[in-house]
Amino acid sequence: MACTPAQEEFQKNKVAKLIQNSQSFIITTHKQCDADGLGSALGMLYALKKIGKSARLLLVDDLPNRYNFLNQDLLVETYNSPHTPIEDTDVALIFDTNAESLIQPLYKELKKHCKHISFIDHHPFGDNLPTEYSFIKVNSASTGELVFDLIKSLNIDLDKKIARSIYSSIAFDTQVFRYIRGSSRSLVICAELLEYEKEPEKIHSYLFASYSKDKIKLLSEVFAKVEYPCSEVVIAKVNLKDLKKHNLKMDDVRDILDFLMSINEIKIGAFFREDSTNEFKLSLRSKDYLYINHIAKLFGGGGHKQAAGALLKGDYQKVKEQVLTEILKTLDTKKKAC
Ligand SMILES: [Mn+2]
Repeated sequence: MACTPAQEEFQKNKVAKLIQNSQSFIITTHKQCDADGLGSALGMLYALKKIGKSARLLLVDDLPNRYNFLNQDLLVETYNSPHTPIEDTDVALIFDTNAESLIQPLYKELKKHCKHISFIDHHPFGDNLPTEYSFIKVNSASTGELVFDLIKSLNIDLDKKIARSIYSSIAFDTQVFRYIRGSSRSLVICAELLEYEKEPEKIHSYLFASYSKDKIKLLSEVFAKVEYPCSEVVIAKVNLKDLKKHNLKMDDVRDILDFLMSINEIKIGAFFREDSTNEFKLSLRSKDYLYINHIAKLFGGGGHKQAAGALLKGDYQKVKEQVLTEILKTLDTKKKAC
């Protein structure tokens, strides 16, 4: 589901009012955070502190190293159940997801201790908004843009730290403006943010060009085994044990599929990350007006129209065949429609 523009505006004002009238906040984002979720959360944290609210930022797992540049004030805490005490709080603000499962086990505690839970996000949701105070704009290219709008509604002045956080969100999800979802909004917002952020190139490089030699070794191994079941489809796989061998983390494989999608003829790509024996995180991507989120949904996952994912269990050859069947169906349907 998605809201109409009028509903989005209504929800934005409702969330802004809730923030205005509340004093204490817990801020978080999805598991294995990315720069959109983290930058959104940090941008809001700095903004709330600026107007005298009390707020803490809790991640459900460790902060990937490449985002340390955003955490120079060491405001990011990792939630470590049951050793991290959660106090009674007015509002939980959850960024860049509306799936409870991606915030567990923290979500259970937030439900117990927070008066209100607010999802601020740009992913599709179910039949209804997940909570009364949710602000979700599915057409937004990043969650950072929604945080920018909320901060404006709250009349909080931008500054260097807020700007760096939100700029990182937008630069990450748009891959430095490659994917702006048909709107100039990301660029217009960033033009304003760059009044305060004077080193955008440094951010681009932290986000997209901070590889280790070990990562290049892993990439060469993964690329050597890439499969092309037909000229428009690419499939790749990595095992967690390969990551360990090269001293890498899960965050290091996040962009492998993006590389493969830059092959000219490729229209749909699938990437399997084997997390344990017969358990996989599937990532799907598509381009040129082909959508793959229905495939992710079919396997119990979700996401955006052209970037989605799911968790799969079973023998690799079998799950791969199942996913490939759906990919080929999708390509076929599109060809018939043309
Ligand atoms: Mn995002």
